[in-house]
Amino acid sequence: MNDLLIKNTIAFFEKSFGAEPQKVVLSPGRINIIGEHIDYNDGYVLPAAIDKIICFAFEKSDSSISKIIAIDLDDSFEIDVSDSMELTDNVWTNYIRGVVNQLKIKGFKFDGFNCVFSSNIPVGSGLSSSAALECGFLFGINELFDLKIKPVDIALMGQSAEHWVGINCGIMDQFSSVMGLENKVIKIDCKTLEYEYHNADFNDYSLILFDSNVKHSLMTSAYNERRQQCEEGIAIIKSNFPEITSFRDCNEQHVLGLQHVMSANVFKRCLFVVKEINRVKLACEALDNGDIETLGRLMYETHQGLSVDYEVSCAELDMIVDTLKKEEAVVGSRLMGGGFGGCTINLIKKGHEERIKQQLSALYLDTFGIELKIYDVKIGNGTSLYNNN
Ligand code: GAF
Repeated sequence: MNDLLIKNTIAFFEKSFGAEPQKVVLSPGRINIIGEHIDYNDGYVLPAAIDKIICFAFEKSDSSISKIIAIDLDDSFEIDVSDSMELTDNVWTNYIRGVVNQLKIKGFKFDGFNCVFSSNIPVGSGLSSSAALECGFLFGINELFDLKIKPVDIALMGQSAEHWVGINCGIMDQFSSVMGLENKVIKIDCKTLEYEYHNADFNDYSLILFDSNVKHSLMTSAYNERRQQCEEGIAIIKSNFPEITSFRDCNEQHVLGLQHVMSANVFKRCLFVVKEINRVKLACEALDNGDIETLGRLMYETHQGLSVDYEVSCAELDMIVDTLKKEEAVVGSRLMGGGFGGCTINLIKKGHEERIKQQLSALYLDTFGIELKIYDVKIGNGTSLYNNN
């Protein structure tokens, strides 16, 4: 599937610019096993890059004028990299402008370029197509102009570009897109950016994503609001317990004891964060021990917390998880990513996948009049150069 995407992107580039690309870059989306809304709360997360990618083809242009073509959107735009970057109404272009803006802020010297890209990462499904866009694009410019930006800094600059566009996200998506490794999940300490790889071996279970095919428009504002509520919460906790430096130092008792000085929402958000940080640690141990039943139970608990305490679920995602919870063959299921739509991540006993896919799709269509999308993803490598010779 990716071979065809790469071939078409290169062919489109050659047709548009009359030459072979000088660099071709592949940049993946991501899944997250567990640890949701935890990256910006200085906790641990357990994501992985996947085999759905954006392919970019690049060349240097001979001026500061740069042309960027999005094949799938049948759209393109030009920028002069010597100008200062401004946000526009054409949202996808802002991620590129955001990266160029970052390069300029950090004082990197580069000139014009031409770029063509095409993607098979579904947009708005919680698979971080925007992180793949930021990081893949930056990786390409880094290679093209030999800027010597280190991988983790590519992730950090991608995150800053996303902030510039308007989502005050954590580091998880960009980090996993850049640092992913085939068949490994990455346990990231989002406070220190230390990380370790763990084998992604789910034994008798298949990893399948069910895409609710809904995207609620409140996503950006509600996401930023959750982050703000957590910042308010941790400030209250720190002022009462000077030994605490971030959520990772808290236990549930710290939060419960401060319920009377927190708003109801701030209290619920903090309780979720403290429990979720603990679940990530337990989930990682369970994965290492091949105890997929425990991992799955923790995933169900995460969904419950995201739905009730963090309030980032929606009727469609709750229905998918509630339905699967009644299935003996589904060991774990939960909404994945920012929420308010997008995908659930599910662990389904091998041999039962097709039956469950069919039954859930029919029920989902019947209940919401919406077609369920299904992705069988594999865990793949992070952003890399493709050798087109
Ligand atoms: C989005 C954000 F971009 C991530 O940083 C992370 O917070 C995630 O939502 C929730 O875990 O994907």
